[in-house]
Amino acid sequence: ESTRAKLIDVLSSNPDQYISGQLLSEKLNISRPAVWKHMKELEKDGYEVEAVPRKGYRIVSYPDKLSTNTLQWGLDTDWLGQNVIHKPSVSSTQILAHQQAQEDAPHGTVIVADEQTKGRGRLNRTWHSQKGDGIWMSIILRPTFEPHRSPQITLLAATVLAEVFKRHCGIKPQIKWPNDLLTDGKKLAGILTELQAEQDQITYIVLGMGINVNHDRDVFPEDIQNQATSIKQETGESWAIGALIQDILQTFEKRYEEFIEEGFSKVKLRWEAFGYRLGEIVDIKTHQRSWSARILGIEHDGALKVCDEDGQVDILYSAEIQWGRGDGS
Ligand code: BTX
Repeated sequence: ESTRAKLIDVLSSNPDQYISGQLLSEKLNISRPAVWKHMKELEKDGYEVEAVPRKGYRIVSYPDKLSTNTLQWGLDTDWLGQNVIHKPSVSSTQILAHQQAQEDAPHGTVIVADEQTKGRGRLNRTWHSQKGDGIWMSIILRPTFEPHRSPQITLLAATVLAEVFKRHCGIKPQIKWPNDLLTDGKKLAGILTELQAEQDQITYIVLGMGINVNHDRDVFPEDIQNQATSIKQETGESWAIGALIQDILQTFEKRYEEFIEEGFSKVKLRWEAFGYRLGEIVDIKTHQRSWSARILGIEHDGALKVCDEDGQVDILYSAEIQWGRGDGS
């Protein structure tokens, strides 16, 4: 840990108290002029530091800029995000997360980037990840449940995002099975779950979340302008990305623990409260056939349950669904 990181650590552990230069110099094993020099450096980076004679130093506010420190400051979790890697720019946080996981990064490691140059969606599609405008984040999980349950993590993540968008930003998103969050039929966020498994055991899961936060409409490439939206476009205001990430991590940790202890049933209920086009008729295509059916909800394991006009019920694990309203894939 660098001196600077230690300094921020000591100052942020007691946000309301002044810490004396003497104490800091002892704790960090540097001279008092060196402490003062580090404070000046912090201010250059956008930290607001208050220095009161005979009392000491206190951080008054953190920069808006994301960093490992700002993401962890005040983060109220037990394991999720206790290890955070933040990068200004990466090809894809998924790729970095896979590398980290293979180098034994712990359960709950979080990778965040300001920008992705090769953000990816499902089936090798591209995920547009504009610098500084969104949340481009991957979480490493090391669950002990069986590999076939891993798609449930996608649905769990979708319900967590829906819950946070609603509580934190006051919008009511809908979840398009299995992995997209929409408002007014436009895509606000996408989830990509990737699994590394051996026989009947999960080695790790990389859970990717892409969330459009402060995008103005013309920031999106033209071909997705009509199908993409952002929290800013839906609410008319900009949002602090760090605080939103922290809310997501805190909520995800709670819901994940519930899921591990109690199973999928609560996730199913939450999911159905946000389900897109639930009860409506859509066109469906699988390898075997194409037909129209009504969406009934999801099964106890997360599969999509539909019913055709003859009353025939089908349980779908993967299918192409024509959702209509121009939202494409
Ligand atoms: P998806 O395959 O369901 O959606 C991809 C499709 O969505 C694209 O083909 C395009 O039409 C549209 N699209 C692309 N970018 C955006 C955007 N910013 N907003 C709305 N629509 C868009 C969904 O895949 C899963 C995406 C996961 C992204 C995260 S970001 C962090 C992590 N790293 C990474 O590379 N991927 C994940």
